[in-house]
Amino acid sequence: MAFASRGFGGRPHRQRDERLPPGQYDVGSDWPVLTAEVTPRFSLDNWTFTIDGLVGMTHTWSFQDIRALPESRYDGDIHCVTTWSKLGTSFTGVSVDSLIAQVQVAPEAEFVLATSTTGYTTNLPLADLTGGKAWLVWEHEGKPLTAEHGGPIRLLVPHLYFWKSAKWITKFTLLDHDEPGFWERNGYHDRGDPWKEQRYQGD
Ligand SMILES: Nc1nc2c(c(=O)[nH]1)N[C@H]1C(S)=C(S)[C@@H](COP(=O)(O)O)O[C@H]1N2
Ligand SMILES: [Mo]
Repeated sequence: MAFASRGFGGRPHRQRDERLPPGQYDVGSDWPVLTAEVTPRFSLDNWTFTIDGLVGMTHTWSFQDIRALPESRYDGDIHCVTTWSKLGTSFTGVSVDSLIAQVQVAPEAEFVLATSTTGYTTNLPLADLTGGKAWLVWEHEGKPLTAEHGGPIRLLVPHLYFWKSAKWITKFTLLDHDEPGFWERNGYHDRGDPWKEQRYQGD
């Protein structure tokens, strides 16, 4: 009886966790590492973050400048396109809104190309980085972010597939057009909404 679902010592039928988008499974307390390049090692003392492109003036922050902004925390889930999701995790950092508030965004700026210190890039609509949906983070579950997970600092855009969360983030370039990043040029979707299963171009 393959369908026996309750009683008689059978495994109780477990409902799929409603936090899991379609096609995803829960990795539990694991956290897989997915890195295309060699893991860089750098200190926040000589790291900077820049917003350039369609802004009134290019703005560069030191980590000290960023620490002076209100701290912001994300409690929730992350979803990798390779089908793992990590549920109920937490990150601490600063909201991207606090950074955007310090630059003069040109009205035609609609897209962002995010760049890592390694040269990794990923593209996002500006609207996916604002409105309390994206962070630069340096802590995971209360501990400094490790180098393999993008430490000392990474982008976190948890409502999109995790390849959008560029590790070792160093720059946003504001653009009036969508410019595919590393994985997007290699067949991955331009937006990557896990609830719509936007995994590959054409999904
Ligand atoms: N710089 C950089 N950022 C990156 C990647 C990468 O290879 N390089 N991989 C992306 C992908 S595909 C995923 S799923 C997540 C993986 O983050 P993790 O290794 O901390 O799980 O980082 C994203 N950010
Ligand atoms: Mo990924």
